[in-house]
Amino acid sequence: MTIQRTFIMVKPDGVKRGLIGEIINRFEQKGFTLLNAELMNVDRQKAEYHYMELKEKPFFEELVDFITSGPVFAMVWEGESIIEVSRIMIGKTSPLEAMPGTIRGDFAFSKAENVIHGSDSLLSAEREIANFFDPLSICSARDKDYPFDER
Ligand code: DAT
Ligand code: MG
Repeated sequence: MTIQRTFIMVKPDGVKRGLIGEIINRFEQKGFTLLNAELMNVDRQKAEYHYMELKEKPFFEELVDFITSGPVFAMVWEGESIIEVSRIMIGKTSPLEAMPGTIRGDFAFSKAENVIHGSDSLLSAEREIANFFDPLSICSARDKDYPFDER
């Protein structure tokens, strides 16, 4: 058993296209637990910190422009091996490689604007969660009243 937390974000294109509910649904159906969620605007500082590992890439400015272009739906989810499993559910970065049945495979048609973000390691999950959420605002899946039923 490796219960992990990860940072999942519906990007501005996904929010505009009305995909928040669809994405929450997939994570709930998989048995994962939502610990916090917020529709928010992202400023450049937050976006640059979020994508710090890509700072030297030629598309970095375009990426920051995109993430700050409209509201995102930021979430913290918890579950068994969720970092690896959520990356599989999300699918490959490029729409040409993302398999049908994955979120990007079913909904994304652009590499730059690909609907959803998910952390790729424990270390980035911790950094990304702390960038978007106050630690005290995150629910605990081990609270006796939450989640509401055993899944
Ligand atoms: P992922 O989101 O699958 O973890 P990543 O961390 O390599 O992919 O890149 C972060 C985001 O940057 C990605 O979701 C979309 C954008 N991006 C990546 N490669 C790109 C490229 N070659 N051209 C334009 N945008 C790109
Ligand atoms: Mg990434």
